[in-house]
Amino acid sequence: MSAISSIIKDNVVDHWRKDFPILDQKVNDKDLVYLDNAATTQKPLSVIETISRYYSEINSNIHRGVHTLSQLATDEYEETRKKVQQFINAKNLNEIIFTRGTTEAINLITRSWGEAELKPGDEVIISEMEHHSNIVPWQMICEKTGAILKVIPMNDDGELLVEEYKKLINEKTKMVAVVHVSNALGTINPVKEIIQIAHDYDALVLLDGAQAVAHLPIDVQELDCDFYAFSGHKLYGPTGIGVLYGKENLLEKMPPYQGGGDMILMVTFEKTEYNELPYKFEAGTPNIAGTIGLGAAIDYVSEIGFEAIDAHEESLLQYATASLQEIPGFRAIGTAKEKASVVSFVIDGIHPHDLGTILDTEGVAIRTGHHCAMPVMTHFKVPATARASFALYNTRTEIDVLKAALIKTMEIMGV
Ligand code: 7TS
Repeated sequence: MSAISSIIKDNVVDHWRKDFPILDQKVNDKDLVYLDNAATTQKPLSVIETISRYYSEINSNIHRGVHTLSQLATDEYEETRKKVQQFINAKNLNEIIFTRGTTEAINLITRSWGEAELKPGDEVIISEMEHHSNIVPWQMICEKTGAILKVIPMNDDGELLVEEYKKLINEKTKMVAVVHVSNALGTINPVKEIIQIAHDYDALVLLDGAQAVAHLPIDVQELDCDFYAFSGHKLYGPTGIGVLYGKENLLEKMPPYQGGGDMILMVTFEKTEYNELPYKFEAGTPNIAGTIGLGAAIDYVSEIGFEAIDAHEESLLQYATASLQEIPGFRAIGTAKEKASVVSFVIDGIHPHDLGTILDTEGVAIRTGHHCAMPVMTHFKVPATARASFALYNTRTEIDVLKAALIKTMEIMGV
C-alpha cells in the first residue's frame, strides 16, 4: 500500500472511530485498545440512539395493539425484518426469524427440524472447528433421535479437509452444519463448495454465520444455503437479538420451536392453530428494542459498505500477522489461506490467561481461553490461545500497542 493511500485510510478510520463513543476512554490509565471484536463488537452512536429513542418515544408491545405507539413499534420492528432480508438477500420476509442470537437459532433448528426429521441411523455432519453452539445442540438431538454425528477434520493450518468431507457424506446424511468463519482460527470456509456437495446428496446445510456477518457480504440465495444463523451483537448491533434465515418451504414444514403468544392464530383447549411464517417461530414478546437497534446497525454497516470494511480489515490482518510474527516464541494458531480479522496465537512460556491479564493493565482488551471451541484447542494441542480480533474501527497504531504490550509482558514474565 502506498504511503498516500495508507494516510487516507487512517483518516477514514479516525472518522469511523468517532461513531463509537466507548472507544474514547482510558482503561487502567491507558488508552483503550479494543481487540475483542469476535466476542462482541462495539456499538455506533446511531445504534445507541435508536434504542434510546425507542424507549423514550415509542416503547410499546407489538403485533397486538391498535393504539398509535404499538403501531409505530410494530412498524419499526417489521422494518428491521426488511433490512435483514435485503442485507442477506433472502427471497422474502417469511424467511427471516428473529431469535436471541446464533445459539438460539441453531437450537431452533435442532429442536424443530431435527426432532421432526431425524431418525435412528440418519447422519449429521459438523466440522472440527465448530463453536460449541454448533456442536452441543447437534449432540443433544442426535442422542435423542438416534442419529449419528460425524466430523469433518481440518489440517494444521486450520483449513477443512474437503476431500475427507466427500468421504463422510452419503445418502444417510440429512444435515451439514458448518461454521462460515471460525471464531478461534479466523478461517473462511469454502461454504459454497460444501453446500453443493451436500445438495448432491439431498442433505440440507446450516451455516453458522456468527463471525462472517460483520466481515463478508452474505447472499443466502447465491450461497444456496438452507439455513443461516447470526447474532446482532457481532454486527455492531445489540446483544439478545439474532437471526435465523431459512428457505420458506423448509420453515413452512417445521413445527414451532416454542409455544406462547404471537405464534398462534386460534387457541382452544382442544386444539391450537399456529400462526403463519415468520411469527410461528417468534413466541412471546420479542426483543423489540434490540431488533430495531439491529436495523440501525445494518444501516450503519451498509452505509460504509463491505468493500471499504474488507479492504481495511484485510490490511490490518496482514499487518498484524507480519508484525506479531517478529516476536520471539510467537506461534499463530490458524494460518489458513482464507482468513478474516482474527489472529489467534500462543507465546512460548506464557499461559494465554497471564498474557490477557497483563495486557489489560496496558489497556489492551483481547480474548484468551478456548473460545468455546475446545476441539480446536485439542487439535493444536494447546489449552488455550490468545486472540486479537479486528473490527472496522481498529488501527495499525493499536496493533503496534498490542505488540509492545506483548513484549512488555514477556519481560515481566522473564521469558
Ligand atoms: N458461532 C460462532 C462461530 C461464534 O463465534 C459464536 C460466539 C457463536 C456461534 C455464538 O454466538 P452467540 O451470540 O449466540 O453467543 N463467539 C464468541 C467468541 O468467539 N467469543 O465470545 C463469543
